[in-house]
Amino acid sequence: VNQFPQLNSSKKLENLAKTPIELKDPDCLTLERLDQYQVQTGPLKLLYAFERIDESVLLALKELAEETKALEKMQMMQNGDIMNQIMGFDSEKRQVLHTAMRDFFSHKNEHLAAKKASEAAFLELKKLETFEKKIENEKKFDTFVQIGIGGSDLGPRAIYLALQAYQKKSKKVFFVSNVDPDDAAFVLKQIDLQKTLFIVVSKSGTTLETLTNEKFFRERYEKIGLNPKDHFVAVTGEGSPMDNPKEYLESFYIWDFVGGRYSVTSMVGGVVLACGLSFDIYQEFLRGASMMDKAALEPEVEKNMPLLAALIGIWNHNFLNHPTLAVIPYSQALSRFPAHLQQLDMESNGKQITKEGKFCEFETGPVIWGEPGTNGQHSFYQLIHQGTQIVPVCFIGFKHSQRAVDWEFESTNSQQKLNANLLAQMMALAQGQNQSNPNKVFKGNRPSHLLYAKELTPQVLGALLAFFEHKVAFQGFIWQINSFDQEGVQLGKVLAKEFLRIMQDDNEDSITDFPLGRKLLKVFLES
Ligand code: G6Q
Repeated sequence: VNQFPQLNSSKKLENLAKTPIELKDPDCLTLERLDQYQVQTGPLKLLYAFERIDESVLLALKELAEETKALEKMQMMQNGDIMNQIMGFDSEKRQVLHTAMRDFFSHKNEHLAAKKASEAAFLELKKLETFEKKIENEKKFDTFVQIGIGGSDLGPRAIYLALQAYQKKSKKVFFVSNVDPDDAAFVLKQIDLQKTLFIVVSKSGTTLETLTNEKFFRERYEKIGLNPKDHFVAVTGEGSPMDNPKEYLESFYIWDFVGGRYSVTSMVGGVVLACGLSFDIYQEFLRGASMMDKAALEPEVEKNMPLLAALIGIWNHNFLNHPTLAVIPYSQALSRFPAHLQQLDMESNGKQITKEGKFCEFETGPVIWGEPGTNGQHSFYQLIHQGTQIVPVCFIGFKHSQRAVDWEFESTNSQQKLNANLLAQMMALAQGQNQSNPNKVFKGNRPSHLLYAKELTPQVLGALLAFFEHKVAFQGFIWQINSFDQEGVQLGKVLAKEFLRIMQDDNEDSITDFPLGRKLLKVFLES
């Protein structure tokens, strides 16, 4: 199998990348271009006119998608084929079925594996609906604390914050993830244990940080003479060490074919979103995600939003050689969304071998980073506009704000100010500015695209989440890497265990054991 650089389409793209279009050329950003370089999926639109792309680049990118069978692989993934594996080597060998976790609406996937997964997920969803109704009626809890880390934290937290504006009743929701004891201690200070429900989320049921934090809170209940069981629910893999219904008020299940960073639409996100917001909001969010799953199978590349975005990302990264991508939502509700995308993208595509187990002779996933606008403008935008490194930007914006509160100052309201800034940044990056004073020169030609919708509703957010999930998967398919495992997090875990072992045993006789670690620890502790 040819590696990515040896593909015919890659060679074409490499050639085209020698003379990409000049966005700052006065004839480039025409009104027609703005109309033409757009795609819509349900309520979500993507404007890519501000990318350094023209018809010949688009054509070669389409060839790239065909040559790498990107669409077929997306279909195989959604059907339940084994997509998480490295050929000929020991690897997870799993299906990748996060799309089945929300395939409850229209055009359901009829393939046996997908159907089975979706039926099992639906049972969990119904269990959640009953549970949510029950606790709503009982009115016992007004505070929910999710304990989990990585995929069992970032996505659910980002989505909760993004939809908090839709919360009807006054509820408090917290997340504890870090093993830093200050994280749990700070949350403890803000809650009333009597009225709190803990949602412990760990697919493996073995994650040290999560078990450590669970123990801390369980002990608080014992100290005040309450039964922790009445205040803890579990979300875990069937048969995991945490699958112990006797210890929990309720247990919800997930499966190994749903990767942590792809698990927001399973019970990993479901329990906290349904309890903390409402079941209906959670269901609307799933509906939006499912709609994007179907759209990711659209055969025409220009109408397939996640595939198109994946290809544009590859153009920027592998051919125009831009090493990072900034994701900048002009929406305070999306304040933690870049952190979720960071994990989704970098844990999926930060890989060094192909699916054949060969070391990659090309760049795989970019560094993803970002913060909400306009805040970012007062911080790192200097580098984005005038730095020597070009940073492609993914902007996200909405016509309306979520909350019905806005006010005029200097004849415009705040939402108008927010959006004026967003559009101004896109234009400034693309067009630049000539000046005789070199310090005031903006070279321009800096690419960006815009994802936008009328308002950040639960459905729009579901579509947005799935859009990024599929963009990342498509990129992995095109690079021919495995986007669904995470071997790169193992080595550090093993060494941390070694450090914990020597922390428990400070026996001078065993000084020859793990000498570099012992010395490093000593240097650190003597600080
Ligand atoms: C995500 C990763 C990782 C995982 C956490 C938590 O794709 O697998 O971030 O989600 O390590 O794992 P548990 O849910 O098993 O505790």
